[in-house]
Amino acid sequence: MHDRVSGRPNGHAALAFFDDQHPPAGDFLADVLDGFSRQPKQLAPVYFYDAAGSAIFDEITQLPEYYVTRTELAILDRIGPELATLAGPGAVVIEPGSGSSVKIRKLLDSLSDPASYVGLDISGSHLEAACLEIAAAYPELQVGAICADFTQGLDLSHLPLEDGRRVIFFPGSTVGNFEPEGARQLLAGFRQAMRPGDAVLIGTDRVKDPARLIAAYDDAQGVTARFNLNLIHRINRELDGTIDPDGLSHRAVWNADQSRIEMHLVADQAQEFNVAGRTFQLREGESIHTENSHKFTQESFTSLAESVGFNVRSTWSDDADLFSLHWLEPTAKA
Ligand code: AVJ
Repeated sequence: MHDRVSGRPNGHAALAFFDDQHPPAGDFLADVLDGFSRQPKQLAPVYFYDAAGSAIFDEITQLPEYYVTRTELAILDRIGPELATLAGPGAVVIEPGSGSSVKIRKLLDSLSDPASYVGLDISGSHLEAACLEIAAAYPELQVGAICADFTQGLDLSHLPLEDGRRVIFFPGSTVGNFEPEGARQLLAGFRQAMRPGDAVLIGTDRVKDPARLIAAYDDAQGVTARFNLNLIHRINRELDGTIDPDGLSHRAVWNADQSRIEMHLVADQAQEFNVAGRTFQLREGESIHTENSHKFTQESFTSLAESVGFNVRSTWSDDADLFSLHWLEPTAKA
């Protein structure tokens, strides 16, 4: 750990600490070659979020069909006083996948005198920028950063944090991007890092009318299609790819058995393409599976949380039951 900002001039925001746990950099090329070698072909959704993809995702959050972000924000607004009571004064807020700045500000504004904010992200530059913004906006807050892969567990043991209740904030239904076993491992990693009295505030999108779900992932303006295809443009640009994006169509399908929306790119006609000198073929109608977005019921999420040692203390939803936020506490050990 080092204090990378102690030399900043007075009046500029500074981080209290920057703990670099040296996460192995995700290997875009190896993952793409591996994904295209599988049957069915697949790509990992983490690679959606280059600068262009992140900007398109921001557009998605504004779409009339994409109820997710605005519904979660409205719930956060409504439950602020309850969150303040549950967290108590002097809370330490920890955000894996730091960057949802609107949501984290709502949470920090709701709490009474939060002591610290700790961002956690695999990308050090993104993380530092996000945390410095929080530090600038909240001069009273101790702001730190941990550069780590939070899917591999959280190491919070040696951080110079205040002794308040630690609240891990994981909004957006990001947990839905993981397959059930991955989601369990992720939550188990959070659980392991927690002490009695600590809590998780997590958002989950709910099972609902498939037509509504499909519309949210296949919007009329084609923004989600552009988001999906941006991954192909990124491969072509960064990995010397020759995929014809005009020959691929965006599809969003509801997989009822797995309780998830799947995004695919389907080949309109056969094409052969290269990535970094390797050749692949797509048959007409063949799909590249690019994302899973799992949807939960109260029962399915409760059983997931309980299976890794959490008690669901509270759940809040909007009136139409589109989305939920849950307050999880470690189950007292017998
Ligand atoms: C950021 C994973 C929560 O699954 O709703 C939005 C990503 N993909 N539209 C989601 C996404 C297509 C989003 N998450």
